[in-house]
Formats: sequence, structure tokens, C-alpha cells
Amino acid sequence: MYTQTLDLKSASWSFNYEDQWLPCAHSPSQIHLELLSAGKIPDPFEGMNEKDLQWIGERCWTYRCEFEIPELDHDDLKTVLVFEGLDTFATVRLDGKQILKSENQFHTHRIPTNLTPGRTHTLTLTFSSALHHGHALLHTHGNRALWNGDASRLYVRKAPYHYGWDWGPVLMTCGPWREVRVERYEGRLVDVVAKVEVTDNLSTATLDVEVETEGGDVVTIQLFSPEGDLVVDGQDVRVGKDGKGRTEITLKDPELWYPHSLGVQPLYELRAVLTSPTSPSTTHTLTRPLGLRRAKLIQRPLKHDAPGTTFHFEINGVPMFVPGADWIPADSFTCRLTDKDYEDWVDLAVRGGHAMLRVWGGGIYESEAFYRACDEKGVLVWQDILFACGQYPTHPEFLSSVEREVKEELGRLRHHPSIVLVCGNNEDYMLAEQLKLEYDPEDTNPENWLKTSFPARWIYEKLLPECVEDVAPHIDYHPGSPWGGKDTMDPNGGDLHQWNVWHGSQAPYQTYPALGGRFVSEFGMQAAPHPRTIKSFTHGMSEGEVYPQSAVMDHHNKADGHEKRLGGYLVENFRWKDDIPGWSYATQLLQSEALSTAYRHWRRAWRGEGREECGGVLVWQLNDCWPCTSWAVVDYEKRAKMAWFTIRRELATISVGVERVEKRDGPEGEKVVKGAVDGQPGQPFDYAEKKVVLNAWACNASLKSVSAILQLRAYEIKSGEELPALRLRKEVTLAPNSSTEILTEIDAEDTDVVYNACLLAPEDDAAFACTSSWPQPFKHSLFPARNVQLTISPDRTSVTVTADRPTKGVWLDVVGDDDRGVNWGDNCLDVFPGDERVVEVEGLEEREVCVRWYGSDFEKDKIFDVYDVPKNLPENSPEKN
Ligand code: BMA
Repeated sequence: MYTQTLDLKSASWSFNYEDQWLPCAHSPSQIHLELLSAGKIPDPFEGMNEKDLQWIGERCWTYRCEFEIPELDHDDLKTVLVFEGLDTFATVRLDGKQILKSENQFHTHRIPTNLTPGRTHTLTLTFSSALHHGHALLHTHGNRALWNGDASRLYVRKAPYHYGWDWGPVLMTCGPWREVRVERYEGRLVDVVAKVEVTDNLSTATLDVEVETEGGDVVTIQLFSPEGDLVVDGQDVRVGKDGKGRTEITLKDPELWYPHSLGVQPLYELRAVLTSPTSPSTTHTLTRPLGLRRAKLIQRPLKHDAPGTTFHFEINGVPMFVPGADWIPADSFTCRLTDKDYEDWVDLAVRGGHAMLRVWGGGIYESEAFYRACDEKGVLVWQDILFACGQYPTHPEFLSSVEREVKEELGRLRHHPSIVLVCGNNEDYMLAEQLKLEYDPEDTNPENWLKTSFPARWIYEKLLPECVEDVAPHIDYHPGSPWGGKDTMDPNGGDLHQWNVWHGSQAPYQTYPALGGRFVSEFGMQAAPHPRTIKSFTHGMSEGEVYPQSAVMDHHNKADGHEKRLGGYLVENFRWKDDIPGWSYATQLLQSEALSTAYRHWRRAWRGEGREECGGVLVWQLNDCWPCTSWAVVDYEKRAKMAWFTIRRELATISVGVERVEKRDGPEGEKVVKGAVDGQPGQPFDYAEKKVVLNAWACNASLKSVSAILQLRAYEIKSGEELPALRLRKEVTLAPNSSTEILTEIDAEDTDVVYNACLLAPEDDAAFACTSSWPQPFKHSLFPARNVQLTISPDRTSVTVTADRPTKGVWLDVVGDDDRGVNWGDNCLDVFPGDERVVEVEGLEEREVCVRWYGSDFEKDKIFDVYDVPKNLPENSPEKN
């Protein structure tokens, strides 16, 4: 059985620019990358170049590939040209003759052809403007409502974010964005898939192995253990006339795959070998990494009078609170992302404490490298189908294009153990609600749905679940995000996008505790990227042109009304220094406070069996597709923002929480003031008597009880004096896999007092989880004379931080432009008198360290900005702070 694959990557590719053929520098390719490499356009990410490059998306672009196939000793081989993906309206010609027309970026094409060995063949790929096509479709089928991007995008099966989003530029690229190759074979394996079932008691895994072939009649199946040993040898599958065959493998005591927060990620390898009695020497082999696990989305009533149903995941029978993040494409031009980029990103998610990434519906079905990294590093994947923020059409050609897309993409992805959920769309139900489209949950007849003003319900509740049932029945399906309660904002059922902080009612972030839900799949707060990242897109500009409200900074923030919102939240809460480092620091501190508040409180609602009141929280968003100000917690250049560190502390296996709650007298006695958790900004003229009490709790994600001592200390912020009367130690046992309430309504002080709570190991009092509650808003507190000191260890692998008075947001950095390879073990710290916070650091080498904290900007002569450090001071000199 002979098979040969010729990846045309190394063939001679060129593209046409103003009647000239220029060599391509990328394969797979997107046209902007070629124009950039050929020096024909400036960097679309720099300055405001994006504006001037819109002409690219309006034009037609042609690629040419010249290639030869070698002479072989085999007769009668089938020859097929394979296009894994063409973005989007493409006409393909082979030696001048049209062989393909494609209109969906996510379709794969296999075109049988006659190629002559030794002769130069020419492929010509013409991409016409997706904008023009989309507008023609819009004209034919009518305008439809949407959020984000050009309205024509709803008719075009192309990555929605290419049309621009509230965090991304409009860069309508095109090209052969996935592999192009020639396959020659007598027979080939089309696919092999193992649908894995693990029994309830986890003792046995059954692999339902399906093979599909084209030519050839016997497929030999082998299974290798994670250690590389052959566990199942040579099970033969005879394929039928339809090319399909199946077999079952039963494995006793399987090594199970877990998300990283619960355990290890052993990967078996399934190997399928197509053989033929007539030509035993050469074969076609396919391998699949296999993780054996039982993954279920659980939606069942809660106990203890809690309303509604849960929304949580059980992996290998273990119910888990799933912290995570939403994932968008990591570049506007994904062809330039390497496997290493994907590994780094998934690593950032893992190190940041995230157990799930939601591949959001406005991006792409991700690259193989992304899912492989998730399989290997133990990250659960929630996979949206690509529908986002729109009222999609349902004319027959559109539906059949979608059906083919979804079946092909799920066929490609279904064997990844990381994928635990397929979801129908992003926010299309929310938009339908806003538009008051017809939606009768009682009407279960899909034919009727097509006649309503919300025909796309057919897609999410009929077409897509049928595709999943057909191709990947072992993966759970959820019709939309958000979806599932009585409406999309129902906190007691389904998942929820909590945007009443930032969008919606623009509530103070301090009210997050009251805004949770059964599973919060989006919520977020913006922050500027690191000053070095800002420098990367402004480096051609003079210093005077780059300031927080400059045109270029506004251009690099695509969110509607961002000035009012980011500005509003900042004015409400913090003081800041009006320059780029000051702005970056303050917005990041704001974001870090907002997001960690949400995680701290929502994780507390994972209260054990029958009380899974919040089953998971995904932050919008992990990453960016270009350098900008957005909701991302890690910027485009992979620099973690402060929030990445503060979220990580909330998501550690064991975390601790403390809150102050206002109580006041009313006609019915003393009661908690609604939403007044940790105080709120913006309540002027309220001089009523109030009492402040304190609650504390801890969260334990491990499956064992943990003994600890809760230590509570209180300090006056301005003077730094400890208030010994409020000092407390309490022995506690933290229940496994849930939160535990520790202190309930103990009397507390409010004004100018910060509480620091730590969990200490009973053996040696070593702190292993800490948190603090500061009076709000921060802008009202004064932070003079903190005297922050840094001591760098002689081997330069750690920095010890101390402070004379309680200090907020201590941010360690290196001096200068070059921070490559520098990795801080922790950052954005709250430091209290007497603490010696040892922060590990990788890759520091000879670089100088600088520090900033909340308030340091106002101690005028004691500030060290990234770009501003006095020379020749000893490392631990006090003046250095
Ligand atoms: C969401 C997402 C995106 C958007 C984000 C921020 O709800 O689904 O569409 O980018 O909010 O507005």
C-alpha cells in the first residue's frame, strides 16, 4: 500500500503585487504577512497604520505555486491536491484550468488531479475580497443585527475577528492559511478515532475505535501506553465496502488523564496501520494521542434550598470548580504563530492557575499545536462553534456550508482529551433577547423556529447538536454561551456573561460578589499593556506624541466608550501619574483588584456536594491578537499584567478570603447593607451610623482536608501601626474540594484600616495563603513613607521585599528595554510590616531591578520608572526605593 505526501511548503510560492510576482516568505500564508515581508507595507500594528491599510481587504490577491512531483516506481497511484484551508473566496487553477472554488475558510478540499512527474506544474490561487462578496450577500439576503465588525461578516464563513472587534483591528487578510499538499497513494487512512468511555468506577476504559480508509482492506490497530509500551498489539480491523470498520479495545486499570489542577496527563498513543496483502512493504500510518478520562457537564438541582441548577464539570467522577480564561486568536495573522508560541500561551494559562480555556466563537478553530499543548499540559477546552454576537442567516447554502465546516472541524478535533464541551455560539442568544426576537422554549418543533424572527435557533438547537452527535457523540454540547437559565442573565441556571461591571450598568467592581452565577464564562476589566509593549507599537514616534490619551493609545483600544469606562473606574478608585508608566501601572492595578475580587468571592460559592453554587469562572480574556489596551490579563507580547498574578493567588490550590460588610440599624433591626461588601465608592452624603463586621473563608481545591491556622492582623494604613486588639489566631480545618467559612461577622474597624489574613502551617507558622481587605476606594487612603526595600540574593535568583507600613501593589520589574527571559515567581504584592516576601526570579542576570507600589508615584523623589533609574547605587540601597 503506497502513500506519499508532499507538503508544498517548500515549493516555490509567489504572490502578485502590482503586476509583479514577488517571492512568498510564508507558507501557509496570509497576504498582509507577505506584503510586510516584501517591504510593501509598514507594520499594520505600528502607530495607526491599520487605518491606511484597509485597501488590502478591498482587493483581489493572487498566489502562485510552482512545483514538481518526483518519478515513482508505482503505477496507478491516485493523486490528490489537498487544501487544508483557504481564506476565504478562492478560485484555484492548476496549469490554467479551474479545479476549485471555495467560500468557507474552514473547509478542507481534496481535489483528484493528474500530475506528470518531472514536469513543472503551476497552481494559481486567487482570493477575491471577502468584504465585496459579503456586501453582495447582504444586498441579496438583507441586513441583520450584530455587535462588532461589519454587518456582512454574518454571511461569510471567515474568522469573525478579522472584521475588527472591541479588542482587535480590522485586518481583512486572505490567503492559503493552512497547509497545501499533494498526496499520492494506492490507498490511505482517511481517519482513525477512538471514542473513549471510562466506567463509573474508573476501573475500565473502552475504546470504540473507528477507521475509515480509501482503498486497502485491513487496518492494524496498536495501542501504546504513556510509557511507550505496546499494550494492544495488532488488532486487525477489516473494512467494509464503504471503507469503514471498527473494533473495540478494553483496558483494565487505565492510567487516567486529569486537568493539571487534579492530576497528571498520561497520553496513550493509538496507531492505525493500513496494510495490503499485495504490497506489504509500504503502508499508511496514522497516530492519535489519547487521554483516557470521563468528562461530564453536570446540570442538576442544588440542595439546601438553593434555586436552580448547577453548571459544573466532573472529571473522572471528581466534581471540580473550573477556573479559567477566554481565548482569542493570539495574532491577527495566525500564520506567523509557531508551535512554541502556543506552548508558551498554554503554559501561561497553566502557571496562571487556569484549568480551562474557552476557544471563543469569534476567532478560529485553533491550530493543532494549541490543542496538543492543552492535552499535554492538562487544560480543559470549551470549544465554541464560530458564531459570535450576531443574528445569523439560515438560507440553505449557508446551512450546508456550516454543516460541512462543523463536521470537518469536529472530525479534526474530536480525539483531543482536553476538549470537554462544544458550544453553539457566543452571545447570539443575548443579542436575540436584546432585539426581543421570538423564542418560545416550549416550542420544540424545529420547523417552526425557521419561521420566527430568530431562525438561527435552528442552527444552535438542531443542526449543531446533530453534527456533534454524528461526529463527536462523546463530547457534551451546550447551545450557546451564555445559555441555559430562564434567560441569558439568569444567575441560577446555565452559564452567564457578567458584564454589568464595565458594560451594562457599569456597576462598581466592588459589587462583583453579588453578581456571580452558576458558571461565569465571561467577565472582565481593561488595563493598558506593559510600557515596553506600548513602546513596541509607538517606537517611531516622538515622546511627546505618546501619552495616555494620545491618538495612538486611543487607536490601540478598540472598546466603545473606553475613555469613559476605564477613566470612570480609575477616577472612582485610584490616583495615578499621568504618563505612560503611571497609566499602565494604575490601570493594571485596577484590573488586578477587580478581577481578583471576583475570583475570590465566586470561588467561595463552590461549597461542596449539593452546594455547587458556582461551578467555574472564566476571565475575559487571557490574550490579545495585537498590542493594545484590552481586557487581556497577558498582553500581546506575552507580558503578564498584574491581574495575572493576583488571579493566580486566588486560584492556588488553597486560597483565603476576607471581606468587610457594613451593617446598619433599620426598622426591622440590624441588617447587611446590600452590595456593600468591602465598601463601595460613590455613596456620597451617607452619614448614617454603620457597623462593620468581618467574614473570612478559605477555599481548598485538593481532595484532602487541610489543617491550618488563620492569622488575622489589622493595621492603620497611614501610620502603619498594628491594632493589637484586632489580632486573631484560629485553628481551622479546610474541607476538601470546597470552601469553608472561618469567621462570621466579627466586629471590625473600617476607616484607614487594612486587614491581612494568612493561613499558616500548624507545624512552623509558615504562611501558605494570604489575602487582604483594604478600605475602598483606594484613592482616599494615604500611603506616605512605606520605605519599601529590596534585597537581591547573591545568586540573583530571588528578591526579598520588605516595607515599614502596609503597602499595596508592589510591582517588581527590571530596568530598561530588555526583559527577555525574566520570569517573576510572584508580583503585584501586598507587603505588611515584618513580612519578608521572597520572590523568585528567573533570568535576571545582571539586570537592575526597579519597583513601584501604589502611592510611590506621589513620593516624588523616590520613584523609579522603567525608563528612569539612577546609576551606580548598591542593590539594596534605601535610596533605590
Ligand atoms: C464579550 C465577548 C466579546 C467581547 C467582550 C468584551 O461578551 O464575547 O464579544 O469582545 O465581551 O466586550
